[in-house]
Amino acid sequence: MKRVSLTQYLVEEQRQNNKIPAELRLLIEVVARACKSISHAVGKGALGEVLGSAGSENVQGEVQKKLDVLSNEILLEANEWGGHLAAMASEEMETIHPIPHRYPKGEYMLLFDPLDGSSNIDVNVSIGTIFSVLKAPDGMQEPTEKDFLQPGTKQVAAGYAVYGPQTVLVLTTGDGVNCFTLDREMGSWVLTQRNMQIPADTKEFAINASNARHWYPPVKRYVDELLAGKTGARGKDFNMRWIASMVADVHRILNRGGIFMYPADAREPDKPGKLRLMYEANPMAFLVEQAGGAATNGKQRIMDIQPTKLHERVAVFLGSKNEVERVTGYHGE
Ligand code: AHM
Ligand code: MG
Repeated sequence: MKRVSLTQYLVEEQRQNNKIPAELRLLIEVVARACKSISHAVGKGALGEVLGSAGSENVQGEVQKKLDVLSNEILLEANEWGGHLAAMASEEMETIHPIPHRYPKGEYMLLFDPLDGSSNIDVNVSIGTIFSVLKAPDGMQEPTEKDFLQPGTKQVAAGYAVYGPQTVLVLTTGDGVNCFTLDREMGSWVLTQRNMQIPADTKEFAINASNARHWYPPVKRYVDELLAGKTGARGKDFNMRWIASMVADVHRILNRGGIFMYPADAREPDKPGKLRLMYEANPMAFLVEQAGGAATNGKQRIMDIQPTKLHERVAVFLGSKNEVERVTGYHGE
């Protein structure tokens, strides 16, 4: 079998479809290289003394794990000097990180959740990195947080890495979704799935059911119908899966369909969900839509939302199109 590397794939995309400018190609390769380093650190686990808490909190008041902090540093360092970026932003940093003046400044802006699924780090369950790429607004001088506040439709690339039994990188530049597997011996990313597609129908759903008592009526109605199975309104049985790492749940859905939900609920009526719009929901929505699925906040398409702040939260319903449309429809009734 002829192996196609990430580099070859990107070069060919640039040549054939003219989809990827050289600078964006470089950016993606650098992110992929950083993910390789993170994968290496994750793989060492206790032997690398990378497990456990870092003894600090991020801007969202969440306890940072050592690997959260380390992964953030790896991504910052890898992406600073290449000349392709103007600024970066991360779940683990309060505000944006402009490229230091000692390096040339590029036209892209990178956002990331350096290590998604933090609660799974110490128990050896799949975790990952999520990233989103935007273009700097025309005429931007010194980047500010405001320059990042673009809707998801403006993303030029998005992807995630999963550090699991295999390390994979799933990528879109707006021309379908492709999956690359890390060849650990060779240290290279090899194209292993082309044009991933999410079936429109599914019998699998993902939600943290321990929050059921707090759900709003549309979510409760929808999940109750799924749980009712064959004899209920839906007339078929559904299976439930919840990994508690969005990367891993989305990866399952890209491979065999399903719906993933993290709704807003009555615990904190002012909080529009748990997940973050700009570096979790938007990149996943871009990937899912590129694979033929759908992604909404229950009311509107996630990628149409105009962000008002960097760490904005959002309710998420994504995956198999017919299911996402159904639960979104319940919100409108
Ligand atoms: P994190 O970025 O701090 O890891 O939080 C996001 C994670 C998602 O990966 C996952 O879907 C969700 O939080 C799990 O939440 P819960 O702990 O409520 O199951
Ligand atoms: Mg996360």
